[in-house]
Amino acid sequence: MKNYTSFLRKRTIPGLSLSPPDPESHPPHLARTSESGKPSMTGDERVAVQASHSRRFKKRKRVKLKRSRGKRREHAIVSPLVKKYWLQRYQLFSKYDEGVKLDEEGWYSVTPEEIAISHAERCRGRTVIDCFAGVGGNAIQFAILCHHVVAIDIDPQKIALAFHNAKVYGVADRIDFVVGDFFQLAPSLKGDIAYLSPPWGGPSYKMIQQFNLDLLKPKDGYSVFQAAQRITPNIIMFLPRNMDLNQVEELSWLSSPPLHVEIEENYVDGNFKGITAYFSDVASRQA
Ligand code: MGP
Ligand code: SAH
Repeated sequence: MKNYTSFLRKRTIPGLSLSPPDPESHPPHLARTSESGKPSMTGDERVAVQASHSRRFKKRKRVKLKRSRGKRREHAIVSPLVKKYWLQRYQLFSKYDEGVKLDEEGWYSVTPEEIAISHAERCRGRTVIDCFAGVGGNAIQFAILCHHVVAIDIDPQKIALAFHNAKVYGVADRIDFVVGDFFQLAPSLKGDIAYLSPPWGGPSYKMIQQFNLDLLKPKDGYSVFQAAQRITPNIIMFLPRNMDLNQVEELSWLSSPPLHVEIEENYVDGNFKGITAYFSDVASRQA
């Protein structure tokens, strides 16, 4: 009852007070006096009402407890590797709370939404082949801004997650999802732009002082780039921030005449996340 008293003092509950209500000082609908001018609620009635409010208070307390237990559970199911990325979840997907799902590789590989939007802006209105689509971080933004998207991943679970996440963003019907090996599919693909964000070999990529194209997976960066050139010379490549930039420029020399290239650094909230190389039409001519 003591707890209840302090609860009542903090919150004004209309029609209820701990001392008998003063009919003069309360508006009629709150003081609820009887015809005799005395409060209509007897002491026993008041105790009963107080008890019922007290039950409600306990109920509220239980709900609060349940919610905080739920939060603790969410922390618990996140592996130590994923925790760092989970803390950045709204940078990865602004609609995370609407049901976005990721697997472990998806957590550490997905392109942060702000960067994915800037990539998609370069491709506005065109057809994009997302050659390593993962859980859909880029494909979703392409679907919002571009004419059409083909999202390819070798891992069926990734494509299932990308489809699910695209539904969360309401764009699943604007993407063709394909489970397959990009290197096998490349010769038969048609599109205006090839988007490449291949695996970098996991979060340990940053332990290497200078990352190089040979370290990309499942094949080296030159092979990835050459496969993409079977589709189009308009290529966007998302690469590690410790990448050897001379090597990236060398990629443009694989073509004759050399492709125009622009390299940009990508930051989220001031944190350096990666670099993007734009080739041919998608490169800015001023670069
Ligand atoms: P990070 O460097 O592992 O995280 O990845 P963070 O928080 O910047 O690290 P910190 O140690 O500086 O605090 C940064 C971003 O790189 C991720 O959000 C992904 O977009 C991208 N990224 C990381 N990996 C390991 C990969 C990968 O293997 N493939 C692709 N395509 N992108 C990756
Ligand atoms: N940009 C994506 C993340 C890509 S991570 C996003 O924002 O969600 C790289 C992806 O390449 C992984 O999902 C991996 O399954 C896929 N991959 C690896 N080898 C592949 C291949 N040969 N063909 C197509 N996809 C491949």
